[in-house]
Amino acid sequence: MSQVSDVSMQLLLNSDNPVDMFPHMQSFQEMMMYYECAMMEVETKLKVLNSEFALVHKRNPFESIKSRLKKPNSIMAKLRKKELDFTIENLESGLTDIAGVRVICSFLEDIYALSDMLSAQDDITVLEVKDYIRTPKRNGYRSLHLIVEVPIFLTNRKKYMKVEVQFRTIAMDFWASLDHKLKYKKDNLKHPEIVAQELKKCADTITAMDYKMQEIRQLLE
Ligand code: 0O2
Repeated sequence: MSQVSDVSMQLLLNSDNPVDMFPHMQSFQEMMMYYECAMMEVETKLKVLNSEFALVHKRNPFESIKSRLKKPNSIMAKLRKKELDFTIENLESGLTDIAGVRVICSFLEDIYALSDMLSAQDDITVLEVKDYIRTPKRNGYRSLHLIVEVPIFLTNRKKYMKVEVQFRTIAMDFWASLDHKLKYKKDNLKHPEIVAQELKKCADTITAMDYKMQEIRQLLE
């Protein structure tokens, strides 16, 4: 097992060229490259769906798409939270969101249409669905999360990698980015519970707005 100590990891995070300093980091870099390939694969699949859908239905089901690889320090923090050692094996088996793709749609309906179309592809395996739209988190967070497994084709083999796909509306994305920013400031707030209550109210308003916008679109069709 290729275990990396916290000290090595700190040096890795602070070094310009980790592989030169720590040859055992090669496998970490390799793994991150595989996740990046899987993320590109899923992003391309969604872009293909967007293009074809636009041709047939004369509108784009999503407004924007963003991909990100989890940063080494966030990977470390998540492994620690799950009480897992920093090993390549634990990265693969214990974390599902190292590669993340976020799809921002205008309408709720498009979220489910896109996620169904992606899930139906025969090289995609859906490992988990967390529907925080139908069942929002207590703080008001809403999004549809899928953990999918996708094959990447390397020089001499095929490897299956996990990617987290988050679907949300523009309004949900606005709310989530504000909530994310406030999380970092929470410790310095005088009344964090008031901020949480206000955010929850905003989430409710946004939910009502998302349904209203959908109704309006249906009237226009
Ligand atoms: P980042 O910086 O976005 O990567 P699991 O991954 O299943 O072991 P977890 O993390 O509870 O456990 O899974 P969940 O609930 O599906 O959340 C995964 C991601 O959803 C988070 O990743 C956030 O991106 C987003 N998310 C979940 N809950 C909230 C929330 O209350 N507010 C906001 N703004 N985003 C949320 P990370 O790793 O936490 O962060």
